[in-house]
Amino acid sequence: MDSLKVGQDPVQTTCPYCGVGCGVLAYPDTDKPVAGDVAHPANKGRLCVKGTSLHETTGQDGRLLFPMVRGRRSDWAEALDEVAGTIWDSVKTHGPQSVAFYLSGQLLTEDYYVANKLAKGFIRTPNVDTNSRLCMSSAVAAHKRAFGADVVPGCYEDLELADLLVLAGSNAAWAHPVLYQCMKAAAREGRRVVVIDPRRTATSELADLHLALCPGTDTVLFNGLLTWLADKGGLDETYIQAHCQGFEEALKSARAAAPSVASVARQCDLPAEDVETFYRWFTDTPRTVTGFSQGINQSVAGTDKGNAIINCHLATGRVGKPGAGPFSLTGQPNAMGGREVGGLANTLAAHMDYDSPGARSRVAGFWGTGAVAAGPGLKAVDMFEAVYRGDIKVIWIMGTNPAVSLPDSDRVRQALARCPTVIVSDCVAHTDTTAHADILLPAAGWGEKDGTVTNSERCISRQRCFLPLPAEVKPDWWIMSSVAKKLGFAEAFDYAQPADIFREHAALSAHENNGERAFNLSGLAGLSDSGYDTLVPVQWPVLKSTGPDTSDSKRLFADGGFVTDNHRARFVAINTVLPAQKASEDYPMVVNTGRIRDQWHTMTRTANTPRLLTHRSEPFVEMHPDDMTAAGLAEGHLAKLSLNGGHFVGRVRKSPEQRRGEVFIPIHWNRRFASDGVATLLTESVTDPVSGQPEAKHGRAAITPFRVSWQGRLLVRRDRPRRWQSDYWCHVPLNHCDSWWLAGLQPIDWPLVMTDWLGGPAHLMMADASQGRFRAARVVNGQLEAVLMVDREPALIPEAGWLDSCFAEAQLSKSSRRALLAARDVDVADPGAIICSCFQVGENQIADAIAEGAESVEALGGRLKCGTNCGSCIPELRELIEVSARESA
Ligand SMILES: Nc1nc2c(c(=O)[nH]1)N[C@H]1C(S)=C(S)[C@@H](COP(=O)(O)OP(=O)(O)OC[C@H]3O[C@@H](n4cnc5c(=O)[nH]c(N)nc54)[C@H](O)[C@@H]3O)O[C@H]1N2
Ligand SMILES: Nc1nc2c(c(=O)[nH]1)N[C@H]1C(S)=C(S)[C@@H](COP(=O)(O)OP(=O)(O)OC[C@H]3O[C@@H](n4cnc5c(=O)[nH]c(N)nc54)[C@H](O)[C@@H]3O)O[C@H]1N2
Ligand code: SF4
Ligand SMILES: [Mo]
Repeated sequence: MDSLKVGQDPVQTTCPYCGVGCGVLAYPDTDKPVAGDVAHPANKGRLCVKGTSLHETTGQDGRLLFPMVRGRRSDWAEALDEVAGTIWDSVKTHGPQSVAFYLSGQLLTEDYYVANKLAKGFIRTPNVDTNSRLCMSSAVAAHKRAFGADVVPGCYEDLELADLLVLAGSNAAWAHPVLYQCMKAAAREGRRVVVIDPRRTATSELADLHLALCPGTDTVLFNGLLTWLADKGGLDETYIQAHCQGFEEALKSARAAAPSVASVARQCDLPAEDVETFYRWFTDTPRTVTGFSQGINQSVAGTDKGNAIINCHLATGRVGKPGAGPFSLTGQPNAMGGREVGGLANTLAAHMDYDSPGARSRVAGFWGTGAVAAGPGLKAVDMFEAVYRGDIKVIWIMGTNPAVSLPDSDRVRQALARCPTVIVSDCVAHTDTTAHADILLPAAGWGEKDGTVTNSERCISRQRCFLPLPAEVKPDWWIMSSVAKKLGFAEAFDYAQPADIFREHAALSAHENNGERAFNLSGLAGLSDSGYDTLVPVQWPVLKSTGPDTSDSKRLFADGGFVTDNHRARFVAINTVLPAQKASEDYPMVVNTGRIRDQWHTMTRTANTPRLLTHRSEPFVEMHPDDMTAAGLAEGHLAKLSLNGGHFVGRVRKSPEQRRGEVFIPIHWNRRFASDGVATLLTESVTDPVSGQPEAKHGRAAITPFRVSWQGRLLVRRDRPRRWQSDYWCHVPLNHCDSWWLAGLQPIDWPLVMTDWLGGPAHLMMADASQGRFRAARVVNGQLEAVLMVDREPALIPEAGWLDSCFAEAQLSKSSRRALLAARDVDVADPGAIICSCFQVGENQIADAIAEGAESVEALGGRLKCGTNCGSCIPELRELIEVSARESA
């Protein structure tokens, strides 16, 4: 393929962030921005702002570059010996189940395959699980209950073809931005969108109907829909008769739980008219797709929620047809690939479970090992409990940051602190999890590694390497294969390159597969090395007869043929009892947690791109204005949410979009970026009984003002030691300096501490004690060294953009020097808070443009370019236009 030539030609690869799986053109010259790959079916050239910023994340700052053993720099020879020796000792002394692997949907399929094979097949521990447990396991369980296998029956095109698009528990505008753009572009006469989410989100912008239901009540809503379909002649009796089983029981349960629209409206806290409108639209629209994500999966009733949705699609025969089907939106770039290799504790390999007839001996035979582990193993939450208890002595964590992302994460940290040996493979040196590692292994990151990923529509794409491996960094598959060799399994792990692993993985999927496993890559098992190098995106199943280039794998199950014993899909009777953790007198607020537009998970990569911190730079608490008043809080104040011993402190954002009694907080901040920004201290370890997926959308907390006597922003030249002390802090790396939001409970004598905080004497200073205002700047050899700005209200602290640019000046000009304490060049207008991250367009610029007549999103785009790249800021642009219209009215 031309594009694979060396030199300045771009390399076709895949974005390492969300499950949309966009094709990216990347350049070995790291300064050159990436571009969307027009030839990739997932994005046809589009990228969101995270994708567009990828080239800014490939540098070596903050990278883990060398193996580390018990706190000191080591080399591979020693580190591999240590890992293999520890595993060997633990297996001999305590049995194989004393060793655990905790993997990630961000590993490539080839890495994942090796991990699963090594653990289950050779070390013979069943204790292998993945962060997909926190993400997709409810959807997996729902698919298996209904279809007999973990299969998403449809494809992306269906989201556009649908005449009714239902989005349940998905904020696609922020979490799947490129797909969202396609959904939006599909707007047409007669097409409708229903958004089901307790809060109004950026995605609700698309909605003809937004159902802001009481959190956790989705099963009631969809049970009610099944009842309605049965009562109003909405069933596809022929499909049910021919291809399904269990309908009567499911309907009976649905009727008992949700007998009428009035009952549903009451239980879900929705207007009855809205419920009825949704039901009528669903009944009347053959081309209906229900897309669902974490508002469904991350729940104590996650699997039931998924099946309640699928029940309605089976009942109407809307599965796997153009524009019709249930569609699980996957989160991570390789959430699917991990499920395909069998990375979940309750699965074995290649879509075979421990209890699939003959599976254990089939897999053992294929791998050439006497026997595989006796499973299922421990699921994520239980696995870390076993670490805490001391049953697991060695845990190897790869590509995930459980000290932040698991519920009740302080307990997870305690578990890691107690664990005799914690091995962590990561590309980043300092994370909340690497802080607990006894052995740290430097893993290759995006651009340095080669392999495949599978996106939400079962499409396998290549991630290709276009950068050299820095220092002693190695790909994950190499690290694990090397350990396997040290353990004496050289023959089974004799891989020279990822293509060898992929072929084996494809062959296993086809091995003794007579159609009873939908996941089948037989057509790829004989792929040559060059075929692997040039592999174009292909949806599975890939059978011999079709080969990788034709796609009759686009949609499955339209004519039945489910993967159950009798080939019939199963309706599941849903009798869920709703949220286990109720808000209480002590903890009256329901805590909803989720994503923001420009950050990825625990921020280990995206927080190093200043552009991605301009949209939201601090942990925040979105809450209803009436709740703010009741709690004595105002916009911009700091609020403290507490549960048991854990706290979260965030900036209050007034949000009428929020239901009363419920707050929304972001999941991204960790202990390295903020003093108290970890959301998982407010979500308890409560899990879905079927899938084991933790409830992450229904935490609870008490809320109080975090009453500070001062608020500040400190900007310091990069890599200077931290000399300040502050009750609240949040790190915001800028383009040319480091910065922190700071706030303190006790008043401070600024002239006294200033020299210390700035790293030396200030050259400019301004104090107004009556206003609580203080400003100081330090200049060294004509260059800006540090600036401190203190005020009572954060809104009075100027934006840091202009000051940041001053750090880049080799010699501060006289006028810049004079303007330092005002924090902006008085001759240039202040752009205001950044709304469009792609083009760095600020709120003030947008407001000015609106005032000058650019009163539509298109007009703003024409004038300022905002919203014309990824489009994720369009809902906010629209909001600003509306606010301005309201104000002038
Ligand atoms: N920018 C960005 N994009 C990402 C990621 C990221 O970190 N950053 N992560 C990726 C990953 S791994 C994942 S899993 C996906 C997640 O993608 P999404 O699931 O779309 O994102 P979330 O923000 O976690 O949650 C979605 C919505 O569920 C709603 N919700 C809460 N409770 C309920 C409920 O009881 N019922 C219903 N119907 N809705 C409810 C929340 O209010 C929220 O708006 O995003 C992927 N994309
Ligand atoms: N309260 C609450 N908790 C949640 C959620 C929520 O909505 N609310 N969402 C859950 C969901 S859906 C998810 S997916 C998880 C995500 O949570 P995590 O998986 O813990 O988050 P990440 O920050 O993506 O962690 C990935 C780690 O892998 C490293 N890494 C990146 N690439 C590679 C690689 O190629 N090899 C190796 N070895 N390491 C690599 C990164 O530097 C980083 O440290 O959080 C879950 N936790
Ligand atoms: S939508 Fe954005 S984050 Fe997701 S794969 Fe595409 S470019 Fe990457
Ligand atoms: Mo996820």
